[in-house]
Amino acid sequence: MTADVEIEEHLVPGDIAAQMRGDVLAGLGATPKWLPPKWFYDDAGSALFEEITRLPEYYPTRAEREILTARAPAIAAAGDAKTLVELGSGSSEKTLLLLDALRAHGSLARFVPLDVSGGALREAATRIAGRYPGLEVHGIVGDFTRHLQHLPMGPGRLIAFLGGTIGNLDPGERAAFLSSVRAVLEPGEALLLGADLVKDPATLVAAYDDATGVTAEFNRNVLRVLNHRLGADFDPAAFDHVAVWDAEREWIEMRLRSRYAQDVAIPGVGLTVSFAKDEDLRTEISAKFRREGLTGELAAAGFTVGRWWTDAAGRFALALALA
Ligand code: AVJ
Repeated sequence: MTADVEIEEHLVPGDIAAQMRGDVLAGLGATPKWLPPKWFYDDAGSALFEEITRLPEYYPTRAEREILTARAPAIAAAGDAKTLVELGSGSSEKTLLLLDALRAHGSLARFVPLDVSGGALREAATRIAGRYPGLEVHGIVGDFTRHLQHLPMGPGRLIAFLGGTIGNLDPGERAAFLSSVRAVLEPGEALLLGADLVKDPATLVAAYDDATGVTAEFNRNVLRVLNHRLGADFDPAAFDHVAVWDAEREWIEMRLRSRYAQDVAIPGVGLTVSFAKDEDLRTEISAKFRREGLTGELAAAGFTVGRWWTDAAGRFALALALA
């Protein structure tokens, strides 16, 4: 029996290259300098992120898995989904907990993973189709901020956006993203959202500045990506990894701090970028949430928060938001 797998492409290589050039021109031409976190994730960056999820300091992955393990049956019952959509599915290990529960609940017919990485998506789609005979797997290579309109229509979709990736968006981007998710859903369909919660700054900073330096290498990897893709001559060792808690905006900011004054050529965009000694390049924000705040943002986007679950230690939350 051949597995029932279909992959739909909405990102072609030229499209990704153009996006990257646009981001580099906008971000490295700005003051202060910034780059969007999505460029961390080439093969090496994805492997480093997997390593981060196993670090003792990086609690979010374990906390979310704890919630999913305890609550997957309740999620399946509440959502009654026939289609599970997963945005930014990546290696989708936690997805199996949801798929198992939805199968046991008896409703599941289709799985729709969406990810920017075509290779990872194909691999996950094939593996999952093999594991769940009869399940229709419809993968979409795309960007969750741009390609939601390509999601197949119902029946009965549950959109999962896990891992706390919502925190990579600033408040304006979050409002736009949540509205765009709400816009593609029909009444009765739902969003399952994983969000990291505000907690003491020492715990938060340690999660983004681990003792063994894996996160520092993950952070510097974005420079290697620019070297490979745009012919840039960044020396990753010339930048220090910095993680700071912004108490006012309640987000962790990762930065790369230039150890000395230096010029970096980026031929792919025809630019030479100057860094002053100790100048920062912001590479990621990872916002942390409170129940009232996130519930308000979901309500503003047209959702009703049906359920709110946390791990026993109250570090991480899963919200089930109903359209
Ligand atoms: C994958 C976006 C959820 O923000 O915690 C981990 C990425 N960055 N360590 C996060 C990340 C540094 C992660 N997300």
